[in-house]
Amino acid sequence: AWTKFAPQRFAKAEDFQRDAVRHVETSLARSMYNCDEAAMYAGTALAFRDRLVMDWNKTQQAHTFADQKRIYYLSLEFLMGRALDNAMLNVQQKDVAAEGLSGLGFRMEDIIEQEHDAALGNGGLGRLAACFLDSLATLNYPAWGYGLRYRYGIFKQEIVDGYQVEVPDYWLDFNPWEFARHDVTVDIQFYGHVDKWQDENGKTKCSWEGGEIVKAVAFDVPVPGYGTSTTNNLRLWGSKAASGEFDFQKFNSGEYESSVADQQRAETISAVLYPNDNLERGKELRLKQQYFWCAASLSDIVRRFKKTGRAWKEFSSQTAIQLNDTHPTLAIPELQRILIDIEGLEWDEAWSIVHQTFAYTNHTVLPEALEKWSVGLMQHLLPRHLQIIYEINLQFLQYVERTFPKDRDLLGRVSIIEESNPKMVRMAFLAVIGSHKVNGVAELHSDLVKTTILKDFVKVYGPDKFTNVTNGITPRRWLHQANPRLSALIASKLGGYDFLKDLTLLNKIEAHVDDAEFRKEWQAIKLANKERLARHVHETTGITLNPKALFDIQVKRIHEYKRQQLNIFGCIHRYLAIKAMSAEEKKKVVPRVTIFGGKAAPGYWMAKTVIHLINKVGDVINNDPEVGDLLKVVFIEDYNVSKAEFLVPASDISEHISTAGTEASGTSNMKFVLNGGLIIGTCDGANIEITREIGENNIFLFGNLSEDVEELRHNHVFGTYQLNESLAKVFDQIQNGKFGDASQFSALVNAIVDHGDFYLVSDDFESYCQTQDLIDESYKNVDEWTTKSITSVARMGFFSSDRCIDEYAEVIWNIEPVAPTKTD
Ligand code: 26V
Repeated sequence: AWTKFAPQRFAKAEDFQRDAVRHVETSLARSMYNCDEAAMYAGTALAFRDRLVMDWNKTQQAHTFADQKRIYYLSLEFLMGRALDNAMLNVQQKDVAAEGLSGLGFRMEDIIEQEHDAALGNGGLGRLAACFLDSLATLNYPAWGYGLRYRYGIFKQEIVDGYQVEVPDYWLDFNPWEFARHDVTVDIQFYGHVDKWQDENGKTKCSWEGGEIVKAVAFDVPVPGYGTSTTNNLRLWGSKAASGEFDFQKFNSGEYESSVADQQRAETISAVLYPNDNLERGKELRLKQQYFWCAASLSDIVRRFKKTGRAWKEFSSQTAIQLNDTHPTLAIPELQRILIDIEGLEWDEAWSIVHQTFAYTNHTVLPEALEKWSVGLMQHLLPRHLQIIYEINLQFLQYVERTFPKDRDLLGRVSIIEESNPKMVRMAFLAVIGSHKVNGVAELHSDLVKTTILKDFVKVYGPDKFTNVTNGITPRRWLHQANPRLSALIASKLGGYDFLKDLTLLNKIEAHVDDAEFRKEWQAIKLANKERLARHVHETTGITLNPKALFDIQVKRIHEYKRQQLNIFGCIHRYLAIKAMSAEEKKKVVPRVTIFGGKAAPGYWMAKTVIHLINKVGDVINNDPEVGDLLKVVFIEDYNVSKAEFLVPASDISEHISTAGTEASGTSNMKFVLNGGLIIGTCDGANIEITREIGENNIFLFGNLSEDVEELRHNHVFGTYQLNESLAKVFDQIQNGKFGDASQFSALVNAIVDHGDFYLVSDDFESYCQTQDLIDESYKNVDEWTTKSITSVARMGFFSSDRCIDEYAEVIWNIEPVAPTKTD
């Protein structure tokens, strides 16, 4: 009977207005006479939140009732971006809201802009987790995400005099999308010691005693699916001192300050996202974060399982846990600890449950990113877990020894414990041993995992434990939301928006590739998206861009392996070529705008130097009257999900130019092509599969292949290394001070000239520049270019994260969807 109070669908704009205004007046206690855009955003968000919450409650009830196998996605990062636009589109009521807002005197774009990005991630890995949540809900899978509720997300980037400056991202001031569950808490233990004793049956038992306790508090975020009532839960844990606001004992004995300090220390655990991406530093606080989050999540998962009254042997047929990289690997010894120390299971029975429950996704083969923790630190922080890890290792090594008795070296190579000084726990090895499946994120990457870092494990387990699931992206955010006009054009040809749920339907637009009206609108959309970007650049930097120029975009974290340096050296090369041209020659040049964006890890000096060089080169080129519109170089400050949403639809060409074999997949490559941009790229990550799908005539590939990288590197060090001639001229300009104080950039140049050019910038430079010339030629032929663009989009269906999630569900998780409940 009380369902009649449920918020209804907004049948008309007035319904939305009534709810939004009511929230401004009652939830915010503000008068509509004094309602600014921030307040109107809040009213709008709360009006939609009411709808989401009802679906969310029903979904959770339905999933409990269905009692099917659930998937838990453990990720230290969820790079969600903004929620309002996505929520409006997913419940298919954005048009009604836009009309309502307009009636109240507001523009939809301005209201959406008020929201702070939820930036709880570094880059690809965190954004992938967010796309997966969207697909899991859209496909009606009973799924939960588990993460940390950082008070500070990834830092905000400011560019001051060409240098990156980091500013804290305090994002929780007003966040209508989270629900604090002060009643859902878990006590998490750290430090202490292990007691060992014999029980009444003479069995040896262990228990973890002493140390300190920190409280984990649940904060829940609704995750709506597109065009379904399924609304899943993302549970983020915040840390609090266990004794509440004050430790009264300390307080009463006059230790007021130290009791507040204890509390602050506890809250530090979930205070900040580590801003490193692909560099492991072994900080104690990071290990504390990992255990805090794993232990809270597992306690929650186990509690939910126990409520069903099922036997332990059913755990792994009711529960799948996916480890997003090695960051949650401690969940493996933690579940083993719960089962043997607390629930009283035998080791073997417990281990078989653990091993059947977990699966591990690897996201990088770069050695410097592979997590290792010193045995000493583990012993100190998690003494019982270290014992369990040693026992897991012992049993594993005994198995290996039995199976390969003649291979003594193998034991040392596959041991979880690296016999270095200090000894280290190799988390990837623990993740492999404790999981039933291990996957890479693109075909080439999955092959490299099997032939390099986990080669010996393929020998031990056989190849079937290792598989590939090529990454994907959600077409809801990355086409429909980011590029509504393109989405509408496609829908007009396909007779509706079904393609947003089955992206393979896109192939039907290939039949319209010669339709003149369609092509005209296609081109007009790209131009309009470029004009929008040009306005942003003008407003934020004062630089005027010609929207008819070729827009070339490289946006991603700044890293040597991603080779933004190759791109900026290419810009200098292009600049020198223009400077050497006659007026006649200049007339034939295709005007180009090269746009960079991305953050450098705060301690990564080389990456910061690349940002500095880009900005200095931009200053010189953009102000050179001899160049004019022929070349502009722009660095977009503070690249994030919301900026990606207007950058991605505005590219003619985007750059995915990592040294072959280093970029596990890449996902922005998929986003750009889905929006009608072409790409220049190396034979790396998902670029290879994109080429297979769209055809090699529709992509600009260049550079050395992954299989040749090792030998080239070897030759740099031990053979004859010849710096590429054009690149040498670029370096001359830098060293002559053309872009300011040359000493500022010497590390960058020296890495290539003196230190072995590990990322093969010089080897690939020629091929890169030639391919850029090819792109210019191709762009001159508007017809040909448009055909490539349309054909590519038509063939991108494979890269939906829905396909990707269905593969995980079938091959790794063995889970089925739950029929959504009917809504109004
Ligand atoms: C590693 C570390 C190391 C310790 C410090 C903090 C930290 C934070 C994140 C990472 C993850 C590095 C791996 C990663 O982000 N891989 C990216 O995953 C994307 C999704 O699969 C993929 O598209 C990118 O190619 C890959 O670089």
